[in-house]
Amino acid sequence: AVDVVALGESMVTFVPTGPGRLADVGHFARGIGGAESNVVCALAAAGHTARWVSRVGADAFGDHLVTAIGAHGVDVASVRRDPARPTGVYFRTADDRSTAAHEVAYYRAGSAASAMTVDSVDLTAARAGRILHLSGITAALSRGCADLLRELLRPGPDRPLISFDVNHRPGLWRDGDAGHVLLELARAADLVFVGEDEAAQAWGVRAGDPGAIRDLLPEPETLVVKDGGRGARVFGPDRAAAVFAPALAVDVVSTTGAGDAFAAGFLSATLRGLGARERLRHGHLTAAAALTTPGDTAVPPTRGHADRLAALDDHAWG
Ligand code: KDG
Repeated sequence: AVDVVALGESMVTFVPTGPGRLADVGHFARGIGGAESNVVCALAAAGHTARWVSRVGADAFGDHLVTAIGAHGVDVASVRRDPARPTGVYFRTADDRSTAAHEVAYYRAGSAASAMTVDSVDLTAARAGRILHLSGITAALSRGCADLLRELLRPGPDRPLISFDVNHRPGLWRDGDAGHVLLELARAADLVFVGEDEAAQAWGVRAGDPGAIRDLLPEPETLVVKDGGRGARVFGPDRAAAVFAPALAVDVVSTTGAGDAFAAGFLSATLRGLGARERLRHGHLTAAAALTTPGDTAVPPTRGHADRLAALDDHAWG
Protein backbone atom coordinates (compact mmCIF):
# COMPACT_ATOMS: atom_id res chain seq x y z
CA ALA A 1 0.00 0.00 0.00
CA VAL A 2 1.03 3.57 -0.59
CA ASP A 3 2.07 5.26 2.69
CA VAL A 4 -0.18 8.31 2.61
CA VAL A 5 -3.07 9.44 0.45
CA ALA A 6 -4.50 12.95 0.72
CA LEU A 7 -7.77 14.14 -0.73
CA GLY A 8 -8.67 17.79 -1.15
CA GLU A 9 -8.75 20.83 -3.38
CA SER A 10 -5.52 22.32 -4.67
CA MET A 11 -5.18 25.67 -6.35
CA VAL A 12 -2.70 27.59 -8.38
CA THR A 13 -1.50 30.35 -6.03
CA PHE A 14 -0.37 33.86 -6.81
CA VAL A 15 1.80 35.49 -4.18
CA PRO A 16 3.16 39.02 -4.71
CA THR A 17 6.89 39.25 -5.24
CA GLY A 18 7.03 42.04 -2.63
CA PRO A 19 5.06 43.46 0.26
CA GLY A 20 1.83 45.40 -0.15
CA ARG A 21 -1.91 45.14 -0.28
CA LEU A 22 -3.52 43.09 -3.03
CA ALA A 23 -5.10 46.28 -4.32
CA ASP A 24 -1.65 47.77 -4.91
CA VAL A 25 0.89 45.09 -5.79
CA GLY A 26 1.57 44.50 -9.46
CA HIS A 27 3.67 41.36 -9.70
CA PHE A 28 2.89 37.86 -8.52
CA ALA A 29 4.84 34.63 -8.44
CA ARG A 30 2.89 31.54 -9.39
CA GLY A 31 2.99 28.56 -7.05
CA ILE A 32 0.81 25.72 -5.90
CA GLY A 33 -1.29 25.46 -2.76
CA GLY A 34 -3.86 23.22 -1.19
CA ALA A 35 -3.54 22.01 2.36
CA GLU A 36 -3.81 18.31 1.59
CA SER A 37 -1.47 18.28 -1.42
CA ASN A 38 1.01 20.39 0.58
CA VAL A 39 1.10 17.53 3.11
CA VAL A 40 1.75 14.79 0.56
CA CYS A 41 4.35 16.89 -1.32
CA ALA A 42 6.35 17.18 1.92
CA LEU A 43 5.86 13.47 2.69
CA ALA A 44 7.13 12.49 -0.77
CA ALA A 45 10.17 14.73 -0.22
CA ALA A 46 10.76 12.90 3.08
CA GLY A 47 10.94 9.59 1.21
CA HIS A 48 7.41 8.25 1.61
CA THR A 49 5.11 6.99 -1.11
CA ALA A 50 2.28 9.48 -1.43
CA ARG A 51 -0.81 10.04 -3.57
CA TRP A 52 -3.11 12.98 -4.13
CA VAL A 53 -6.77 12.32 -5.02
CA SER A 54 -8.84 15.21 -6.32
CA ARG A 55 -10.56 16.86 -9.26
CA VAL A 56 -9.24 19.75 -11.33
CA GLY A 57 -10.51 21.50 -14.44
CA ALA A 58 -9.58 20.39 -17.95
CA ASP A 59 -7.70 23.67 -18.24
CA ALA A 60 -4.18 25.09 -18.14
CA PHE A 61 -4.15 25.53 -14.35
CA GLY A 62 -5.35 21.95 -13.92
CA ASP A 63 -2.45 20.85 -16.13
CA HIS A 64 -0.07 22.90 -14.00
CA LEU A 65 -1.30 21.45 -10.69
CA VAL A 66 -1.09 17.86 -11.88
CA THR A 67 2.39 18.42 -13.33
CA ALA A 68 3.75 20.39 -10.37
CA ILE A 69 2.38 18.07 -7.68
CA GLY A 70 3.54 15.06 -9.72
CA ALA A 71 7.00 16.66 -9.94
CA HIS A 72 7.17 16.55 -6.13
CA GLY A 73 7.06 12.76 -6.45
CA VAL A 74 3.36 12.42 -5.59
CA ASP A 75 1.21 9.90 -7.48
CA VAL A 76 -1.40 11.96 -9.36
CA ALA A 77 -2.83 9.17 -11.53
CA SER A 78 -6.20 9.24 -9.72
CA VAL A 79 -6.79 12.97 -10.17
CA ARG A 80 -9.83 13.43 -12.41
CA ARG A 81 -10.44 16.26 -14.87
CA ASP A 82 -13.72 18.13 -15.08
CA PRO A 83 -14.40 19.57 -18.54
CA ALA A 84 -17.25 21.74 -17.23
CA ARG A 85 -15.67 23.48 -14.22
CA PRO A 86 -12.45 25.46 -13.75
CA THR A 87 -9.48 24.81 -11.51
CA GLY A 88 -9.54 27.06 -8.43
CA VAL A 89 -6.92 29.77 -7.97
CA TYR A 90 -6.11 32.07 -5.11
CA PHE A 91 -4.15 35.20 -4.36
CA ARG A 92 -2.70 36.20 -0.99
CA THR A 93 -0.44 38.85 0.43
CA ALA A 94 3.22 37.93 0.69
CA ASP A 95 3.69 38.84 4.32
CA ASP A 96 1.13 37.02 6.42
CA ARG A 97 2.80 37.43 9.82
CA SER A 98 0.24 39.99 10.86
CA THR A 99 -3.19 38.42 10.48
CA ALA A 100 -4.72 41.88 10.56
CA ALA A 101 -3.02 42.90 7.32
CA HIS A 102 -3.12 39.50 5.63
CA GLU A 103 -5.47 39.14 2.69
CA VAL A 104 -6.60 35.99 0.91
CA ALA A 105 -8.68 36.21 -2.26
CA TYR A 106 -10.11 32.87 -3.37
CA TYR A 107 -11.44 32.21 -6.86
CA ARG A 108 -12.71 28.71 -6.19
CA ALA A 109 -16.50 28.88 -5.89
CA GLY A 110 -17.87 26.44 -8.48
CA SER A 111 -14.43 24.92 -9.06
CA ALA A 112 -13.91 21.36 -10.24
CA ALA A 113 -12.83 20.30 -6.74
CA SER A 114 -15.76 21.99 -5.02
CA ALA A 115 -18.01 19.67 -7.04
CA MET A 116 -16.34 16.52 -5.63
CA THR A 117 -18.87 13.92 -4.46
CA VAL A 118 -18.77 10.27 -3.44
CA ASP A 119 -19.54 9.42 -7.06
CA SER A 120 -17.01 11.66 -8.77
CA VAL A 121 -13.73 10.81 -7.03
CA ASP A 122 -11.79 7.57 -7.02
CA LEU A 123 -12.77 6.19 -3.58
CA THR A 124 -10.72 3.02 -4.03
CA ALA A 125 -7.59 5.10 -4.66
CA ALA A 126 -8.46 7.30 -1.67
CA ARG A 127 -8.69 4.30 0.67
CA ALA A 128 -5.60 2.48 -0.58
CA GLY A 129 -3.00 4.04 1.73
CA ARG A 130 -1.84 3.25 5.24
CA ILE A 131 -2.98 6.77 6.15
CA LEU A 132 -5.65 8.94 4.52
CA HIS A 133 -5.17 12.65 5.24
CA LEU A 134 -8.22 14.94 5.08
CA SER A 135 -8.99 18.45 6.22
CA GLY A 136 -11.87 20.66 7.27
CA ILE A 137 -11.31 22.86 4.21
CA THR A 138 -13.01 20.22 2.05
CA ALA A 139 -16.10 20.30 4.27
CA ALA A 140 -16.46 24.02 3.60
CA LEU A 141 -16.42 23.69 -0.18
CA SER A 142 -19.90 22.23 -0.71
CA ARG A 143 -22.44 19.83 0.75
CA GLY A 144 -21.26 17.14 -1.64
CA CYS A 145 -17.68 17.60 -0.41
CA ALA A 146 -18.79 17.40 3.24
CA ASP A 147 -20.71 14.19 2.47
CA LEU A 148 -17.63 12.80 0.74
CA LEU A 149 -15.65 13.30 3.96
CA ARG A 150 -18.45 11.60 5.95
CA GLU A 151 -18.31 8.62 3.60
CA LEU A 152 -14.52 8.33 3.90
CA LEU A 153 -14.77 8.59 7.70
CA ARG A 154 -17.46 5.92 7.94
CA PRO A 155 -16.14 2.92 9.91
CA GLY A 156 -15.55 -0.13 7.75
CA PRO A 157 -13.09 -2.91 7.00
CA ASP A 158 -11.33 -0.98 4.23
CA ARG A 159 -10.89 2.24 6.20
CA PRO A 160 -7.24 3.31 6.58
CA LEU A 161 -6.02 5.29 9.57
CA ILE A 162 -7.58 8.71 9.04
CA SER A 163 -5.69 11.89 9.79
CA PHE A 164 -7.82 15.05 9.92
CA ASP A 165 -6.51 18.59 10.12
CA VAL A 166 -9.33 20.86 11.31
CA ASN A 167 -7.97 23.72 9.14
CA HIS A 168 -10.77 26.13 9.96
CA ARG A 169 -10.99 28.72 7.16
CA PRO A 170 -13.75 31.11 8.32
CA GLY A 171 -13.77 32.85 4.93
CA LEU A 172 -14.99 29.68 3.22
CA TRP A 173 -18.00 28.94 5.43
CA ARG A 174 -21.24 30.63 4.58
CA ASP A 175 -24.02 29.23 6.69
CA GLY A 176 -22.54 29.40 10.18
CA ASP A 177 -22.36 25.65 10.77
CA ALA A 178 -18.57 25.34 10.63
CA GLY A 179 -18.30 24.52 14.33
CA HIS A 180 -20.60 21.55 14.44
CA VAL A 181 -19.55 20.09 11.07
CA LEU A 182 -15.84 20.33 11.95
CA LEU A 183 -16.48 18.75 15.35
CA GLU A 184 -18.51 15.91 13.86
CA LEU A 185 -15.76 15.13 11.33
CA ALA A 186 -12.89 15.46 13.81
CA ARG A 187 -14.63 13.09 16.24
CA ALA A 188 -14.78 10.42 13.53
CA ALA A 189 -11.04 10.56 12.71
CA ASP A 190 -8.16 8.59 14.26
CA LEU A 191 -5.59 11.38 14.39
CA VAL A 192 -6.58 15.04 14.63
CA PHE A 193 -4.54 18.23 14.28
CA VAL A 194 -6.01 21.46 15.61
CA GLY A 195 -4.65 24.86 16.59
CA GLU A 196 -5.73 26.43 19.87
CA ASP A 197 -6.75 29.51 17.86
CA GLU A 198 -8.95 27.39 15.59
CA ALA A 199 -10.55 25.59 18.53
CA ALA A 200 -11.33 28.97 20.08
CA GLN A 201 -12.84 30.29 16.86
CA ALA A 202 -14.77 27.17 15.83
CA TRP A 203 -15.80 25.77 19.21
CA GLY A 204 -15.35 28.57 21.72
CA VAL A 205 -12.68 26.71 23.72
CA ARG A 206 -10.64 29.27 25.60
CA ALA A 207 -7.00 29.50 24.50
CA GLY A 208 -4.35 28.16 26.85
CA ASP A 209 -6.35 25.08 27.84
CA PRO A 210 -5.45 22.18 25.52
CA GLY A 211 -7.04 19.73 27.98
CA ALA A 212 -10.42 21.36 27.28
CA ILE A 213 -9.97 20.52 23.58
CA ARG A 214 -9.27 16.90 24.52
CA ASP A 215 -12.47 16.95 26.62
CA LEU A 216 -14.39 18.07 23.56
CA LEU A 217 -12.65 15.51 21.33
CA PRO A 218 -12.13 12.34 23.35
CA GLU A 219 -12.75 9.95 20.43
CA PRO A 220 -9.62 10.21 18.21
CA GLU A 221 -6.86 7.95 19.44
CA THR A 222 -4.36 10.76 18.91
CA LEU A 223 -5.04 14.48 19.22
CA VAL A 224 -2.39 17.08 18.44
CA VAL A 225 -3.08 20.56 19.81
CA LYS A 226 -0.86 23.27 18.32
CA ASP A 227 -0.11 26.57 19.97
CA GLY A 228 1.26 28.65 17.11
CA GLY A 229 4.94 29.44 17.42
CA ARG A 230 5.11 28.12 20.98
CA GLY A 231 4.80 24.40 20.48
CA ALA A 232 2.44 21.46 20.26
CA ARG A 233 1.05 18.81 22.56
CA VAL A 234 0.05 15.27 21.69
CA PHE A 235 -2.67 13.47 23.60
CA GLY A 236 -2.84 9.69 23.26
CA PRO A 237 -5.31 7.35 24.90
CA ASP A 238 -3.64 7.97 28.29
CA ARG A 239 -4.39 11.61 28.89
CA ALA A 240 -1.94 11.90 31.79
CA ALA A 241 0.88 10.92 29.42
CA ALA A 242 0.34 13.90 27.05
CA VAL A 243 3.65 15.18 25.67
CA PHE A 244 4.53 18.80 24.81
CA ALA A 245 7.40 19.83 22.56
CA PRO A 246 8.35 23.48 21.96
CA ALA A 247 8.57 24.78 18.40
CA LEU A 248 11.81 26.04 16.89
CA ALA A 249 12.38 29.80 17.05
CA VAL A 250 12.77 30.86 13.41
CA ASP A 251 12.64 34.11 11.43
CA VAL A 252 9.22 33.72 9.88
CA VAL A 253 8.86 34.60 6.20
CA SER A 254 5.35 33.22 5.74
CA THR A 255 3.13 31.12 7.99
CA THR A 256 1.06 29.77 5.10
CA GLY A 257 1.57 26.03 4.81
CA ALA A 258 3.29 25.71 8.20
CA GLY A 259 0.43 23.66 9.62
CA ASP A 260 0.50 21.33 6.62
CA ALA A 261 4.26 20.93 6.97
CA PHE A 262 3.84 20.18 10.67
CA ALA A 263 1.28 17.49 9.85
CA ALA A 264 3.63 16.01 7.23
CA GLY A 265 6.54 15.78 9.67
CA PHE A 266 4.31 14.29 12.35
CA LEU A 267 2.85 11.74 9.91
CA SER A 268 6.30 10.83 8.57
CA ALA A 269 7.51 10.05 12.09
CA THR A 270 4.25 8.20 12.80
CA LEU A 271 4.77 5.99 9.73
CA ARG A 272 8.27 5.27 11.01
CA GLY A 273 6.94 4.22 14.41
CA LEU A 274 8.72 6.99 16.34
CA GLY A 275 7.63 8.13 19.80
CA ALA A 276 5.45 11.10 20.71
CA ARG A 277 8.27 13.59 21.32
CA GLU A 278 10.03 12.63 18.06
CA ARG A 279 6.77 12.91 16.12
CA LEU A 280 6.27 16.44 17.47
CA ARG A 281 9.87 17.39 16.75
CA HIS A 282 9.68 16.14 13.16
CA GLY A 283 6.51 18.20 12.84
CA HIS A 284 8.29 21.30 14.11
CA LEU A 285 11.32 20.74 11.84
CA THR A 286 9.18 20.45 8.73
CA ALA A 287 7.11 23.46 9.84
CA ALA A 288 10.34 25.45 10.23
CA ALA A 289 11.14 24.75 6.58
CA ALA A 290 7.71 26.10 5.57
CA LEU A 291 7.91 29.13 7.87
CA THR A 292 11.19 30.25 6.33
CA THR A 293 10.06 30.04 2.68
CA PRO A 294 7.50 32.29 0.95
CA GLY A 295 5.41 29.63 -0.83
CA ASP A 296 2.72 27.24 0.45
CA THR A 297 4.82 24.09 0.03
CA ALA A 298 8.13 23.36 1.70
CA VAL A 299 10.91 20.87 1.23
CA PRO A 300 11.66 19.28 4.61
CA PRO A 301 15.16 18.48 5.84
CA THR A 302 16.36 15.07 4.66
CA ARG A 303 15.43 12.17 6.89
CA GLY A 304 18.94 11.73 8.24
CA HIS A 305 19.33 15.44 8.91
CA ALA A 306 15.91 15.64 10.58
CA ASP A 307 16.75 12.64 12.75
CA ARG A 308 19.96 14.31 13.97
CA LEU A 309 18.15 17.58 14.71
CA ALA A 310 15.32 15.77 16.48
CA ALA A 311 17.88 13.98 18.66
CA LEU A 312 19.44 17.23 19.95
CA ASP A 313 18.95 17.62 23.67
CA ASP A 314 16.24 19.72 25.28
CA HIS A 315 18.49 22.80 25.63
CA ALA A 316 18.87 23.06 21.86
CA TRP A 317 15.09 22.79 21.53
CA GLY A 318 14.42 25.54 24.07
O1 KDG B 1 -2.54 25.52 4.71
C1 KDG B 1 -2.24 26.24 3.55
C2 KDG B 1 -3.44 26.25 2.68
O2 KDG B 1 -4.45 26.97 3.31
C3 KDG B 1 -3.16 26.86 1.34
O3 KDG B 1 -2.17 26.16 0.65
C4 KDG B 1 -4.38 27.02 0.48
O4 KDG B 1 -5.62 25.04 0.78
C5 KDG B 1 -5.57 26.24 0.87
C6 KDG B 1 -6.75 26.95 1.37
O5 KDG B 1 -7.84 26.44 1.17
O6 KDG B 1 -6.62 27.99 1.98
